[in-house]
This record gives sequence, structure tokens and C-alpha cells, in this order.
Amino acid sequence: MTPPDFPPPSDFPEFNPDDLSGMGVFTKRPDLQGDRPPGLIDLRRYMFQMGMSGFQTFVGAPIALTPADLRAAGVEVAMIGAGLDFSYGMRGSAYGPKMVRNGEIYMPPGYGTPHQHTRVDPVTELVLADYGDAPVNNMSLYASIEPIRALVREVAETGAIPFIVGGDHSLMYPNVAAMADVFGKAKVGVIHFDAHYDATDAGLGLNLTHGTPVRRLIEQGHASGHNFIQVGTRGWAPNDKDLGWMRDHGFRYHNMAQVDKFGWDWVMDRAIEEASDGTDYLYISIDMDVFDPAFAPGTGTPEPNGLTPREMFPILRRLGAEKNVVGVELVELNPFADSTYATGLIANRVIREVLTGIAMRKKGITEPYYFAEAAIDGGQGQDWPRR
Ligand SMILES: [Mn+2]
Repeated sequence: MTPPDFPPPSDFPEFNPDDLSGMGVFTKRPDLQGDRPPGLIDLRRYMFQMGMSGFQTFVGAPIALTPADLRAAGVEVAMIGAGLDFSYGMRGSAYGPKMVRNGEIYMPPGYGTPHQHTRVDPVTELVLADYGDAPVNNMSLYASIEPIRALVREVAETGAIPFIVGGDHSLMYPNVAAMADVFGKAKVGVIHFDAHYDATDAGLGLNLTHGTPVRRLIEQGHASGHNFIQVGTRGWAPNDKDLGWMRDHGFRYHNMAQVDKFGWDWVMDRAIEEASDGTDYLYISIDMDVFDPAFAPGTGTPEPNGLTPREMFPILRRLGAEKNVVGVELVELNPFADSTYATGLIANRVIREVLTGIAMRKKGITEPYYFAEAAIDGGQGQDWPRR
């Protein structure tokens, strides 16, 4: 394994680059493929199983264990859990992937239940896989970064879209760096939904926390500020220095002040237009705290006055449908803070909305604000106001 290039190991005496075994947490089982023919492994014993039964996987998808499995099956989206939550001063989001898998409530692939408003069924339309979890050494964020990056890269190299479910937002660093590894430095635009700007220089003296990944990605050239579009920020940050840094580096941000002043449709149109401006590829980062805590309280750093699901779902579908999405992350889902289960429910739906958009694109549906006619004609073909 290649030693991490970040941060300098000498700065972190507990980290020994000569021993990345981490008691085996980074070492793959040698018999993952064995004599087994490559392809998807369907874990359902029965012809029909709903979400509450059987082995729990993301969106009820079959599993894949190796890149050969992904390639043999032509997997289009590979879901990866990344249970890492060192970096925000509150533990719990490491259990986010488990919550999403266990919280699957919709019909499994093949059952034929489309998204009602688009009549597109993403779990049937797309070749999906649950690729299992990224390697995490639960004693060190820094030791975990490069192994996570390698797994995301491994998926993207097969042509599948990695969809990472965290875990905290420090994951954005290895995830987007992996995108740069595969598609080229600063070749992938990022649209970043978050209550927070995550672009400060250091958190409590450390250069990688859930508040710094954006800064590191730009500094190291993995992403360009010009193609870094932020949506939903609010609260008591950034300070003038960090705001100046963002403005100097070409960032375009659509904070809640813009939503209040210009309206959500205006913001959504601008953000979509800018999302892959000058690039052919788009990465979507969704921090659950972009939602108002009235809807999504189960997150590490909730912030009032956020977006509603009704605002977020259409933009997620539009991005999937209109843009060439090459990677997605959903982070900061903390089941331990989710007393009502609402956050888990919305997280599950966020995944479905993004997948619906990607499936729409596959079917050639890229029209902005698309709704299937049968979804909005009221059942008997009423006229409706065209926008
Ligand atoms: Mn964040």
C-alpha cells in the first residue's frame, strides 16, 4: 500500500506509514474473489422480500465485493458505507450507513414501483450494487484517509458512480481526491449542499476535520474554487478571513440569504447552471445538516433556517438528470441524535431522489422541472399552468 501523502507523517507521531495494517482493517481478505465467477451476489433467499427482512443492503441492492464483480455486472452506481466520525467532536455518524441500510422501506429492485412524480424506478432502471464499507481505523482519522480514497478510486475506475454514505464530512477530502485521481485534477465540479462552508484552515489545530475538507481540496488542486458551488449555508460562519479566501478562490455560494431574497427557484436554476460550468463531470456532496433541523435533527451540527425536503428533492433529481454525475456523498447522518427517525427517513429518500435523477438521464429525460404527465394531470388530463 502506498503511504498517505497527507498529512506529513512526522506531524502525527502515532502514525507509522510502514505499518498500515491497522490490525487488518485496511487489509483485504485474499479470497474475496476466489473461484467465484465475478458478478453481483443477490442476498435474497426468497423471490420477494421487503426492507424489514433479509440481509440489509443499500436500496435492497445485491452486493459486489471486487472491481471484477462491478465490471462483470456493468454496475452503474456502487454504494459504499464509510463509518468514520472522528472529526466533529460528537460521535455517531459512523453508524449512518447502518441506519440507511436498516431503514430501507421501499420496494426492492424488480418490483416495479416507480418514483410517483417521474414514473421512473431507479432501483430497477439502474444496475446498482452495495459495495460494502470503506476501511476505517477507528483510532485515527489520518490513517483512514488514504485507504478510503483508494476504495472510492477503485470503484470509479470501473466506470461505476461511487455513492458514499458517511460518516462525517471529513470524508469529502478522500472522496473528491479520488475523483481527481480518476478524472484529473480540477476536472470534476462539486456542488456542495451544507449548512456550513467547511473551508476553514484548521479545526482545533488540526488540518483535517469535518470543517476543513474544502480548503485542503482546493489547496492541493483536486478541485477548483471556480467549480465549487455551495448551497444552503447559514449561521455564524465563515469569518471575514475565510469568506475572503473563498471569494479570492472563485467560489460561488448560494446561502440562505439568497434563498430568502431571490427565492428557491432562482437559486436552484443558478446552482444547476453553475454546477458543471467548465467541466464535464459533477460530484454531489450532501451534508444532512443542509436540511432544517425541524426535518433532519439527527446530525452532528444542526443549524436552524435550513432547506426543506420539498426544496431539496427537485434539485437532486435535476442534478442527476441534467449533469454527468460521477460521484455522490451523503454525510453527517447521526442515528444517535435522530430521536424521531425523521433524519434516517429523509436520508433514504435523498439517495432515492439522486438515483431517480441518474435513472432519468439514462432514459433520456433531461428536461428541467420534469414531471411525468400522468403524475400531474390530475388523473383526467386537466390543463395546468406551464412554466
Ligand atoms: Mn459539512
